[in-house]
Amino acid sequence: MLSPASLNICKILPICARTGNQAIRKYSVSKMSEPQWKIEKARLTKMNWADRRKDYKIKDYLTVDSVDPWCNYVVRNKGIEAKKHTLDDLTEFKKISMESGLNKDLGQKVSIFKGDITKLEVDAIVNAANSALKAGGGVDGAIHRAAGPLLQAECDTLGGCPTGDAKATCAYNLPARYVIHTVGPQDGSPTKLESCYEKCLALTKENNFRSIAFPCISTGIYGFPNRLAAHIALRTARKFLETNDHIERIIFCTFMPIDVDIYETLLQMYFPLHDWNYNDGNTLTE
Ligand code: AR6
Repeated sequence: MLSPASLNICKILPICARTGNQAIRKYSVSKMSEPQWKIEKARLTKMNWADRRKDYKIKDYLTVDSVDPWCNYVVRNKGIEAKKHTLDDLTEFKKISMESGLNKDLGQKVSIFKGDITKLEVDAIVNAANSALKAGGGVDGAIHRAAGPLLQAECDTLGGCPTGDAKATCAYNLPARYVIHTVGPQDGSPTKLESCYEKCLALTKENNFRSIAFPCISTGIYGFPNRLAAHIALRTARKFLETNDHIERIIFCTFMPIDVDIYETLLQMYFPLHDWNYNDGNTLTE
């Protein structure tokens, strides 16, 4: 038995269809259907890369294969090996013990990319978000602008994100498939920053993402020291790659010249390409 209200809707809908009463029709349809972000996410999730490419809003996207792995980057960019680490770098570096037998393999799994993270066609790009998951400035603003309004609509359903944690959403208009939102520390805490990288990498395992790109989390508006942040990013990535082989590429997206310089120096320590890069006590510049 239909209620009086349902009977009214049943009478109104055909009339609206005939008379073209758009306002009432829209209201009735949206009330009955899923939110727009959910419909779009379901559509995009089913698509392969070739089909997704037809819908991209930008032409200058970059595939993972077009970003040099670290081992090729060093060869192509002369002068990198002249960049030497400092005593402070060595102290920080000693916090990790590395499986040197994996060096050759892992040098092919990491990259530096200089530029805008929104251009990367990877399984996931990481967003340096705030705990309310509301579009802000910096890389967060760039990601929201490029992804379109459905990204905010999905973020609004997540109930925020604590500092040091990470949550994944669809990437909508971006060439990446997913955005992992992580909230970096504002108080300079190395443990919380490490947790951001760990949580993002754990999500790649959970979702079987094979490629991920990180911005330099917390080093912009949140003011974390760039060099220490890079040590934490590289140490966490190295540890993760040593024990997880589903990842084909971790891209460190360096937007500021200072970060390019730091990553080019420190990648030689964490992802050494020669025996003499190892932490054997003889590597320090005079
Ligand atoms: N691609 C890659 N990296 C970028 C881009 C880009 N398009 N734009 C900026 N960066 P920040 P945070 C670099 O400030 O310190 C927001 O308002 C930037 O040069 O974006 O974690 C959020 O809503 C720097 O190296 O993030 C939060 O409130 C790095 O991205 C707050 O800022 C991170 O800088 C988060 O601050």
